[in-house]
Amino acid sequence: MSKLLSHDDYQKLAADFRPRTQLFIDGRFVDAESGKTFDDVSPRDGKVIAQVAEGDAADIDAAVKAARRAFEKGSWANMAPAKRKRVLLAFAEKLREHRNELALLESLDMGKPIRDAFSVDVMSSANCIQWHAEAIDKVYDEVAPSGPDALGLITREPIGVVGAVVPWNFPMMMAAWKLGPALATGNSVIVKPAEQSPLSMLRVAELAVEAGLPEGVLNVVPGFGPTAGKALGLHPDVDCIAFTGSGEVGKLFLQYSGQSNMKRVWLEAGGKTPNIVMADVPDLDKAAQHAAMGIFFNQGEVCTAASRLVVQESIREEMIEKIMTIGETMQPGDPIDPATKMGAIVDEEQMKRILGYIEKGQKEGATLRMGGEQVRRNEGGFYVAPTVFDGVKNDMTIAREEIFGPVLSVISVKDEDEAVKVANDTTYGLAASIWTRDITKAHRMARAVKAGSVWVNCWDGGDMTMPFGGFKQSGNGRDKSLHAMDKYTEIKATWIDLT
Ligand code: TXE
Repeated sequence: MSKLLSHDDYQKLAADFRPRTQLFIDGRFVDAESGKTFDDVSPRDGKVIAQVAEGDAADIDAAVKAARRAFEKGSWANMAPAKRKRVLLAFAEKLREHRNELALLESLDMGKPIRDAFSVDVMSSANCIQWHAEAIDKVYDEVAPSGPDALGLITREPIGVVGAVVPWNFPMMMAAWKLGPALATGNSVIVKPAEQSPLSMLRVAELAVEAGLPEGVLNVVPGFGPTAGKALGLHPDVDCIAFTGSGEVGKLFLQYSGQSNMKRVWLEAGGKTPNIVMADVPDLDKAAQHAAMGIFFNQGEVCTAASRLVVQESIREEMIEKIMTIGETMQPGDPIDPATKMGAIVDEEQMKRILGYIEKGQKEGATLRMGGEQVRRNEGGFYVAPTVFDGVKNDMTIAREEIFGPVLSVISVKDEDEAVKVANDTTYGLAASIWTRDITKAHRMARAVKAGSVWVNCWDGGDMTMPFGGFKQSGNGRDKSLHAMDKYTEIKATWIDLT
């Protein structure tokens, strides 16, 4: 397996960077029908790194037709599960073989540290494809307990054509979370990557076909949300949308569905994760380490970012100091330097949004303890310092809205009841962490917190075996685990009269 390279090596590779830039439809790279392209800017230095074909409604239509043709042909949908498994295992292996290339694409395109792209994004994407591949020839359908006069078969069928609309924070991984279960269950897929980060998916699709995925089963159409994304959402021949992104756009997809063919809409729409640290935390250093990673990992551009530290007053100051000490070691650096722990913010707009929230936090009376500004200005890219706000009240904007940046809000609470109340006082419900050495309290709080994932004495625990998704306005449906397959299958009830 390839190793993490040196900064010099990555710089050389970046200088010789020639990514795939056309749409990938029906197993081939093609220009957009309009002939249009858009600038793909690297947040590392603000420079254009590629001109990418700009798909719109016409290209989405071509991709949907290719996906439908492939589905109806049945060369994938009707392939024996054990054979589908072999193709997907080869696909996962291809991702691992191209680990450095894919990691570099991800890092240059959206600014994340290369070491994370290398060890998290590429590997988790491959593992996700592999996990679902390995499951698919082991899941059985059901026979109903219907008595001697009938045979009731409950079978799962692929839903058909799936539109995957993915964000820029984990471009490959968010797509893989959808591709694993959708492809394993026999569907055809059109991926609409975020306009900020289209490059890795184009290469991933090419590798999938090299691994044996039939043409038309996986298509990738880069383009903008209000054109390409909307066209996918409104398309009458798309059976299901799997979306990860903002709540605002998630709601649009529900509307598109209502205005078109009532396609299934699965949404993962972010969060405002409370990281609750009680005074009886078993290990304060570990809690601080997780709290810091929880907000500074991936520049805070994480749907489960531990953005609200809900901490019992007696340990608040000690926690903050420890988090700030770790934050100092995570100052932003060149994303393609393997020593960098925090990279660039995806684009100028997102950086300005984050800086706007920081300004608002100060105006609304929170105390800025660390960071709060743009850094590395001379590099031309978009970098924000690790930022910590103390004295945050849960009704302040920085505690209510998803900032999607390295900005921590510290909210002091007096006891368990107040901690749970603050944790649940949000429109989101994606995840929550609880730190306590008292097992009864941990269970009690885990039950009381309204979130799809609850982590006890850790942040972001779990693996492919655990479902992931939100309560409330964080969305619906679940990625990962066997539950993810529910999104991409229809249940058929066949009743056979035996009399
Ligand atoms: O997301 P958008 P943006 C949150 C986070 C961030 C904010 C804005 O708080 O600060 O959203 O980010 C496509 N019709 N998350 O603006 O717009 C778009 O092209 C159809 C949380 O980048 O939701 C992209 O492919 N599609 C999140 C995808 O939707 C449209 C991850 C997501 O973009 C569209 C990302 C439209 N009208 C952002 N407009 C998470 N859950 O982790 C956009 N899109």
